[in-house]
Amino acid sequence: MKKILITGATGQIGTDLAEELRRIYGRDNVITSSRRDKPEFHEAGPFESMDCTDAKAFYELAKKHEVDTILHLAAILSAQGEKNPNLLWDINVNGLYNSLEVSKELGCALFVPSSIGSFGPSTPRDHTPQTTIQRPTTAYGISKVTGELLCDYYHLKYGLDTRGVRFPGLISYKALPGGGTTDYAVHIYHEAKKNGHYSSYIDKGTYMDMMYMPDAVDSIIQLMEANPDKLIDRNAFNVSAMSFEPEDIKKSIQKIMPDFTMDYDVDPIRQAIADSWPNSLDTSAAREQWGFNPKFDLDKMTEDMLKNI
Ligand code: AKB
Repeated sequence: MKKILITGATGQIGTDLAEELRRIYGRDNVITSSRRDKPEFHEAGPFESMDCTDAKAFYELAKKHEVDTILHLAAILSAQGEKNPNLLWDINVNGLYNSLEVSKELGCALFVPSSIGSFGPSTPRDHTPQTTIQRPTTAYGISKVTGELLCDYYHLKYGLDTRGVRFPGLISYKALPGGGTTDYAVHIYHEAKKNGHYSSYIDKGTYMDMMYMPDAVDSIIQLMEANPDKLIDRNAFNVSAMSFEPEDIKKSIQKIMPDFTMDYDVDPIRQAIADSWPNSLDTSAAREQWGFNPKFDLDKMTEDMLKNI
């Protein structure tokens, strides 16, 4: 990667990713873009307001900055997607299609994140294999499987350098996630600091894969810099650093804040989505093919989150 364009750069992943990429590759070699425009987005480095569903604007932006890599993060998350499947399809599939076409035209490498949401109730729940049944029951999951297949197709048919991971729930403190099912694992830390209490919309005993943002950022950079000859499962690699349920994260917070309390106010829509996702992923393909090796476990992440919020 030499000159990088990030779409959806003002979201939860993009905020941390842009900062780290600028540190490594240089401020002006990382172009951030988003549908939203705020003066503060321009302060950290080059920023362009761009809607990824506008194919012409997408192409012109990538061409103008002569980028060699596109990190396509613009997407609607699972819970929000159930409320507005039409918007989700437009952004997650038509926007992704534009990223593939722009990359093909300009010869760019392309990273597109998939998700644990690409799995469904018929997927093996524990130690979910890299290659397995993917019959998701959410609009988000369907868009993610479509994305994985389209990225594979462009690689096979046109030799495009497409790469991706299936992200679990991502936890970070710099920017809040918007509209996901795993967001509870971020909100809990903010509420712990603010009120010493959290009411969880995900029920006791619901295990999901999770990862701390520094490990997620490292995984994107490591995968994009990996030797292509070693990549068998390009789109997309299972990645995860931990699997926990709400009681585990509560106990982890109580090690530092013994007075922290939690109760449950389960949201049936987000609970149904969580129930359709795996409990824990097998990440051996990512470890073997490009050295995925996350550093943060639950307690180490809790310590860092509570320190930085
Ligand atoms: C969501 O909950 O929708 C996302 C995801 C796991 O893809 N965080």
